Amino acid sequence: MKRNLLWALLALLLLSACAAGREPEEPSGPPLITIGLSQIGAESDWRVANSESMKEAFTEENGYRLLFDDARQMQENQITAVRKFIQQRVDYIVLMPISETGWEGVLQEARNAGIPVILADRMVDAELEGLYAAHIGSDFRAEGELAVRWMEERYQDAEGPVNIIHIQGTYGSTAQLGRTAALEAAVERNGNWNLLAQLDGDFTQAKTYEVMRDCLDNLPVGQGIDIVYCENDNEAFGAIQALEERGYVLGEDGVAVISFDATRNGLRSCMEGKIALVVECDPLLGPLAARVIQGMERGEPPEEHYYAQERIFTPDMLTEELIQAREY
Ligand code: GYE
Repeated sequence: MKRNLLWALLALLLLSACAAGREPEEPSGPPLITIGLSQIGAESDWRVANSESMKEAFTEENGYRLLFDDARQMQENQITAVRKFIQQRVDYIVLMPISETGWEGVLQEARNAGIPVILADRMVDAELEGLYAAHIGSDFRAEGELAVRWMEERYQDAEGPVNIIHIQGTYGSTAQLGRTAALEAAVERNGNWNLLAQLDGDFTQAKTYEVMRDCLDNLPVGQGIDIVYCENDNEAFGAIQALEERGYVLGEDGVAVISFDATRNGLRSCMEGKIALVVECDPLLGPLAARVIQGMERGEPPEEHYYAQERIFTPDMLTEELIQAREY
């Protein structure tokens, strides 16, 4: 009897000693998956919607701890952020690379640390295959092809030259490279297409307004413009502002502004007839990123690329209800 009591006391002592040394238990469920996410910045409506979508997908309720870094448009800030995520031993890195080059070193470091990198939105150099687990985003060359096919149809009977101003996105970004390549190839094959100017709009309204204003002020007197090919909605807003200030007529009988993204504001501008064509580019990549990561958690190897299905919009296709129903 005495012996039993002694044993019971000893067991009790041991138990309380163990409990004292242990971290308080998580209330329930498996541990959170830590995501280090490096976002480019907030240069456009598209980008803002993209960040929101990521933040909504990677919540604690959904089982994640999200470390979100905004690089304010600088690649070096993105590289620093990724290095920090590696030091913090996150479970996954989600990277929106501002441009395609310059990633080899830091992606190697992530690989050496055994941390999978999911590229979202844009891509890195083709030779870096193997240094990232998957890429989710859009096929920007295909988007550009949608735009130039529409242009080829609209101007197929044009008698004189088709004069084009091209506003490019951030140089060296996949979105710029793909959308530019489609236009340049179309200029090559359409003998009467005439590129008046190629300008750097950096995907922002402010920069585009400036470069467009200077360009218009330096055109020869009487120079006609048929198309302004902008590589995103915000560039289109800047270009429209500059064109309208200088009295250009937009739409059916005037300058055809072309745009990419199809954000609500872009579509509204299209419905009003200021943008002639908008090519959709889906920023809502959060749920897909989470699905890819969930698959990897179950041990399923991801595909190398996941591309969104996208379409075009022209003014006749748009209604206020449709615009309101859009998620971005
Ligand atoms: O079109 C633009 C943004 O990479 C798809 O970047 C993205 C582009 C998008 O700033 O609005």
